[in-house]
Amino acid sequence: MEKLDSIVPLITPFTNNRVDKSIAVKHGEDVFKGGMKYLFIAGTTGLGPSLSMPERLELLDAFAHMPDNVILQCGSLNLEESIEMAKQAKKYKIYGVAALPPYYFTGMKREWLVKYYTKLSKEEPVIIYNYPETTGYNITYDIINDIKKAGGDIIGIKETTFNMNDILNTKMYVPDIKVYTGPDQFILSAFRLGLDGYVSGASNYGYKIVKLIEENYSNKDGDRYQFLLNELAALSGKYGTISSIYDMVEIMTGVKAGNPREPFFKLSMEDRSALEKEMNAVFKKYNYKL
Ligand code: FW2
Repeated sequence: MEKLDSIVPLITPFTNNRVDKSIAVKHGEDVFKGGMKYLFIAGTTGLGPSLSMPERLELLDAFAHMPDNVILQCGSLNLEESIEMAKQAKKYKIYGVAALPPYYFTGMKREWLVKYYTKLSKEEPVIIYNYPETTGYNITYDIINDIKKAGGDIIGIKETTFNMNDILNTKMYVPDIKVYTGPDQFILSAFRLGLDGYVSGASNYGYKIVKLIEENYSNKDGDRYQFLLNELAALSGKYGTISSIYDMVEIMTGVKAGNPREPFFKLSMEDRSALEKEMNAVFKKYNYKL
């Protein structure tokens, strides 16, 4: 069976508006035992851009017992802080850091993006987190090659884009780089197109389905399980991006998930039970038993 890197961008659980390390670790260990390889801290699903540096470091410390399986997203609008986080990541000997490019501000020069990644990766090998829709910058294969030429230590890229041509170009034109898909809908494609792995927010609640996609990627059941996951991801979007994932984790895994941080508001009781009802209808449609 083909093994790709399975990376779970963990939700960040809050209790009374503080990061709840104990819930975070229990959830992280549960998905790890469920067969996922890497735990990705402070990604989009983990509300990374809303976490302060001390909060991200608190999470890093909470997972200090399993360093080989941890990736810390340390990209920010303050390169000095990002570098400090990468230094800490190195101390903990984790697998590597990931980094969003600078975001929000328009007009960042291409050479500044190159410098940002080059400087950061002097501390720790970097997985570029490419999410053009939200950051405003598309880190294409030619930019990655420029970063590498400038001495950057880039070990991978996480492509949160539906532009498969860009993803395949990176695979084709950048030597020795791991290319990971980001959208929940592209797990099966990662297998079928010979990519290196996938990062899927849906794996927080759907890691068992992800394993079924892995086991069946070369036959029709692979499509069926991917479609099941797509329908669940669509429900997550309908009930409230990211916030709904906390409820879906509890519904599907039975493990406590804590709360999101506002302005990602917790689902009301009514919404949660309507979501659960719709999830059950999807399970039934695909003949999937929890
Ligand atoms: C993250 C991910 C998953 C994303 C996707 C964006 O950091 O949460 O690609 O869920 O909404 O990598």
